[in-house]
Amino acid sequence: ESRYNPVKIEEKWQQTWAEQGVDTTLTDPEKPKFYALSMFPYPSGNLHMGHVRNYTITDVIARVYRMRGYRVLHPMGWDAFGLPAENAAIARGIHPAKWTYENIGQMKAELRRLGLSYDWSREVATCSPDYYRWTQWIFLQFLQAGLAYQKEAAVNWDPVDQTVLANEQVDSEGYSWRSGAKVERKLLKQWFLKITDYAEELLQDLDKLTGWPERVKLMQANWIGKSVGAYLEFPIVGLDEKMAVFTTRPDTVYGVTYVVLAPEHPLTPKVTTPDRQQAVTEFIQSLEGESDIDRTAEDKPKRGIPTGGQAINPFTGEEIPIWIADYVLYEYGTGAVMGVPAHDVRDFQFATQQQLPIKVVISPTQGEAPERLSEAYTEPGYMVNSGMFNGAPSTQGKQAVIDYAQSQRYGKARVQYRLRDWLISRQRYWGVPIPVVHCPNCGTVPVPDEQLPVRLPEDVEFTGKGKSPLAQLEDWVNVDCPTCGTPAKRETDTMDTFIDSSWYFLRYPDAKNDKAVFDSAKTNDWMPVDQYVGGIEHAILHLLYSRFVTKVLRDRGLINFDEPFQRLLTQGMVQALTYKNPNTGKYVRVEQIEDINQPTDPNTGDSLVTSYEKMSKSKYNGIAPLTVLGKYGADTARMFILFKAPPEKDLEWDDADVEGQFRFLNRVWRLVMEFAESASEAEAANTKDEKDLRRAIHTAIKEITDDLEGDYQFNTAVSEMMKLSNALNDASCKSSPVYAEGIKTLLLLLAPFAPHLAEELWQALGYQESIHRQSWPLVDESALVVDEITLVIQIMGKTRGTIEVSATEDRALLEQYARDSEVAQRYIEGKEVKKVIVVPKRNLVNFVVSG
Ligand code: ANZ
Ligand code: ZN
Repeated sequence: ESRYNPVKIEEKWQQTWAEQGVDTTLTDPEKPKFYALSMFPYPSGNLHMGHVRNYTITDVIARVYRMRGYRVLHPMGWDAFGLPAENAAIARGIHPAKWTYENIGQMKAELRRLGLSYDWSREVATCSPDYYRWTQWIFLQFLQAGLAYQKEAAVNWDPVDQTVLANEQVDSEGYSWRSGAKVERKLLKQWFLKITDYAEELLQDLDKLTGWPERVKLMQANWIGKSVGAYLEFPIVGLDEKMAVFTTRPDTVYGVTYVVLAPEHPLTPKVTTPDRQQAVTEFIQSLEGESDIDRTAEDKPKRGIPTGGQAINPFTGEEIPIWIADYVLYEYGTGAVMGVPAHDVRDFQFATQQQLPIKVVISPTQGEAPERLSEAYTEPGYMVNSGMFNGAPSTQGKQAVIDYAQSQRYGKARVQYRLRDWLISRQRYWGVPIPVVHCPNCGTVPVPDEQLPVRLPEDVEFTGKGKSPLAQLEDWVNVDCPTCGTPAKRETDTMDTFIDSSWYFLRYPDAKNDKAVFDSAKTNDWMPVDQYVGGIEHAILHLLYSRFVTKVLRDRGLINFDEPFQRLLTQGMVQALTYKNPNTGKYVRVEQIEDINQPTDPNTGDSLVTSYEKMSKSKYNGIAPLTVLGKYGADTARMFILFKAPPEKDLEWDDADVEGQFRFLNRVWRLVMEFAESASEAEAANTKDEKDLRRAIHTAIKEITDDLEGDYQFNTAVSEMMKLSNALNDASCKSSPVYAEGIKTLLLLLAPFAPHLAEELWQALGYQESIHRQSWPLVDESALVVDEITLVIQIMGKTRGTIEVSATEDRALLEQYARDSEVAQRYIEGKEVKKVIVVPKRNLVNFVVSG
């Protein structure tokens, strides 16, 4: 009998499957479709356990659906543009393309070793011209639709290297990663996509995503941030201009005691009086570097100063001071607010601090209002001190105030979204060139479709200094205008890599098309993705951008669906033990610890604190997938990952549990091999043993099928397989056809989880065709019926014996069986039965006797 040698059989099957095209997408139109997709990786160099978990989950789903008779699309590719490649070029002189393709090669080899059933013929890499050509084409679709435009926006400017930095190249203190210089803000003309045009639909359609975690939908809704309220104009004293505010509480407009402009607001210099000029300028300078989050946090002190200017509350005619303050953001609403200290938390704090008047205009009860407040009253109530609106409930008052403002032409209803347009310009090399030319005669001219792709030039210097590498290439930058032929200049910005990943799932159905972005019929056929699996870190941007691009391409008539991802599974983190010195805050490598039961810091002697944390290099708790694959093989790694925790929960790495799964696979190996080698004749019989085993087999099918439906409870599915394996092991009818059925079923159920082992044993049973082309086993309901039970007979609470009887929950019948039994006869003879306790749930009858 051969030993289970995972590394050997896994390699063999990976090769055979590739040669035989076992994982090629079936396109039989008769079959229902299923599109299973993992978020494609950034080719950083090596796979980490987070990848392994993500791809294993999707792979099991893909395999189960295949066995259930679906045609399954399960592709893989590379999100291959981005900053790390360029950083490597700057730091180590490796060309980004070389660095990227080497990493892809490395990671692909590792993926193959996991036994993932990808259709590699559909592989995409976003950095390859036959992919980014279509990214450029999609950009031009946006341009044609009026959904791409240029506008000035701030970038991070390194004054020493004279270069633009990505946010990732600026540390949390605001210094450059390379030169160490304090990073400045500089305005540049940049490209934006108008995602705000789709804000309402992106919000409404969240309701259609019934297969998404509520948490993710909530995060998206908050990001879109819809507020319903009013736009109101306050005339400025002495200027022929008005100051517009956005408010969600027009019902509080009689309580306005001051108004505030964002410091950056263009009105600020205009309303500032000469005597306040210097103070205002100094104040604005002092705000540099403060983040929006700090500026608007409710628990931070607010800073602000008066401009000397005055505005008029159009409702009361009162003159009120115009301030500037850090808690008003220029980017939101109109960049200005009306200050209502009595009813807004931040305004209350600010007014108290600056000794501005506080005027109560909403009362909790009908009638009089409290004179003084100890904190803002933000709840609904009744309008007071509000002229003609007095007495109105605030919720209705809102509409009444808006209607009145509209009739007087100084206000109207307004819906405001927090979502901003998508800034896609990057002043970097390793990205998709934005396919436009700037012509002195024609302005901004799109590169004609037939001239795509605008290729990235390869011969480039990476210094990290000065203009971006593309902007430094005179030959590349200077071109003739595609429209009029005049010497013109190429756009040198490249696109945010989130664009590359916002449409890749549309390409897989027709990945090699070199005539079109995709054949609409094919993409409409496969889309939407039935199951998308990936990390929660993509809950907002990637998913929102993908939804946006999908809706735009739908409106361009290219596709016929509204949402790209039907169901979403966000897998939990992979964690492992860390050892941390609580005094120094430093992590210690496990190899340096002498006594693992009482871990101490070898340098200081301090006791170490242990906890499970996300695997990471800096915490010394990472486990390299290759190490595990080399020792146990992919099947054990997969089984462990699936067994250890439900997919959306965090998973704690545990060597003993890995070992446990390895032992389980070894047991399966022996069980099947022994069976394969025992040439005994099958004898059909109809014993109780066979019935029990058959019930165990079909219970396993039923439970595992249920576990995989809906919630993907792989962990309990694995437990069921273990139960079935035990039942087979314990069975005394090993030469019965039922036993053969059990062995076969166990392998079929195991196939999606441990694909190599299942295939090897399948073929050992003599089957020719791959197990991965077999059908998922079906439950025989009749096998589940329990027709006999073991009835326990107790006398005075003590078990005296058992009998086999027909299954029933009928108390009288059970009592009768028990009374008639030999055991009972023996013990109750000559005694008086005082009471009989029948417990059908426990198959038990207890006789209480006396004498
Ligand atoms: C007056 C008022 C009275 C307000 C009151 C609230 C309560 P959301 O829900 O986030 O949309 N606001 C408006 N523009 C702002 C800006 N650019 N920077 C900082 N704050 C701004 O919040 C809208 C509310 O936030 C607006 O309603 C405004 O304050 C403030 F009892 O107006 B409110
Ligand atoms: Zn021109």
